Amino acid sequence: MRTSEFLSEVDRYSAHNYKPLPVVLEKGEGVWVWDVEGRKYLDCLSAYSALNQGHRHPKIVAALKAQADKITLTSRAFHNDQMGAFLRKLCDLSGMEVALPMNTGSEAVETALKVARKWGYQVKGVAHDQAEIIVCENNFHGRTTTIVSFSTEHQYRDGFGPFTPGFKAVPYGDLQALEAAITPNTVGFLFEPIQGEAGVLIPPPGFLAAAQALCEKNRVLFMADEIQTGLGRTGKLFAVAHDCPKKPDMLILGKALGGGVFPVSAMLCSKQIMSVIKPGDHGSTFGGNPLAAAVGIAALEVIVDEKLVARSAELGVYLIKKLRETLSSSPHVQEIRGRGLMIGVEIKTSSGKARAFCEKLADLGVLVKETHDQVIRITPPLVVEREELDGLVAQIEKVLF
Ligand code: IF1
Repeated sequence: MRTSEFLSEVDRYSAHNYKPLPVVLEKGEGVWVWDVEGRKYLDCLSAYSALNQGHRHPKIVAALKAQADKITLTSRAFHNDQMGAFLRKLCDLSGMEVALPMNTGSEAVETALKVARKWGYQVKGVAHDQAEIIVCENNFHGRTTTIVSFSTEHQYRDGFGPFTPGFKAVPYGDLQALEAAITPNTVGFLFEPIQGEAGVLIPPPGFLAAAQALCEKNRVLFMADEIQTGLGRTGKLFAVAHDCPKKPDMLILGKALGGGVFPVSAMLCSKQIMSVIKPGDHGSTFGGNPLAAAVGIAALEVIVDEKLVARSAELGVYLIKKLRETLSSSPHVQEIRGRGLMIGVEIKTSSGKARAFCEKLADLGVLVKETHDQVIRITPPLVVEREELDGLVAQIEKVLF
């Protein structure tokens, strides 16, 4: 089948909940993907940072295959021999005490919300059903009914009410607004250390550390959604570490935790906080399954063994500098910002929307995705080589002049 036939098949049988670039991929390896026409592309989206380790990393695929030959699913009605080792590794690496494994990012966020509320009632002493959680404007934490309840993006909510109450949004990076929003009923502050969907927005210097201190003072849980920013993407293992000297109270992970082959997510916190959850309170059929756990172990090992965090930091500095130099006189570029290999190139509104530039880049063999109309998001796998980034800059230069 040719591209057009794949597109019409999907058009006919799929819900139209996306508007993807018209590229049909059939193979991936490392930072490269190939479409059904045999064209090769540099993947600079990395499935929104779920592919930090690259496509089909041999160690991760080997772990998947080996585990698939033993046992894949037990449910949590029984133990399996992989989950403990996975969670131990995750806790050791992150410095958190305990973890609750789920599958998708949204489920890990939901887990955090439920645990924060229950902690609020049982430990903080908030009156029944009065718990409040503060979030940031322009947040993206997933698409469940509760999570879209506190989205500030019209389209994500429109038509999906009634919504879950108990959330308040404050402008991202506004400490005074956060302080003013805290009440005795506030149990948590949920945030992205860098806002991805909002356009790679880095908080003002000092904001997160001050927010953490404010939360501590008011007994409000500091809940970091590192689903996109975590596991090396921004040049630190977790992006909160750029700003905060202390660990967050809750760390929410997904995407790259599954090494690009399997949905694996988790919510991590202290034993004390997690102790509000009792058998039967929360769970998932697939969460903590042995296949996911085996993949998760390999995904974490690759990040450590291949020093992907340091790579991301070094290559990020290199790429941002090179983009700024190359594009300094581009008539279309408003700003280039980023941390590690999480980079946004903001297009001037007078130059039209970022989507058109992404389409041109796809024609030149580079896959990127626009976010919020004006920003081209550049997030290659962390295994990318310097020469490949040079090639990327050369192609970007062609479309931005
Ligand atoms: C889609 C965006 C990225 C996330 C953060 C939780 C989740 C996500 C910080 C939920 C998911 C994905 C979802 C994907 C597009 C993508 C995305 F543009 F929509 F915002 F990455 F920037 N927290 N982000 O970024 O995780 O349940 O999806 O596993 O198409 O919705 P999930």
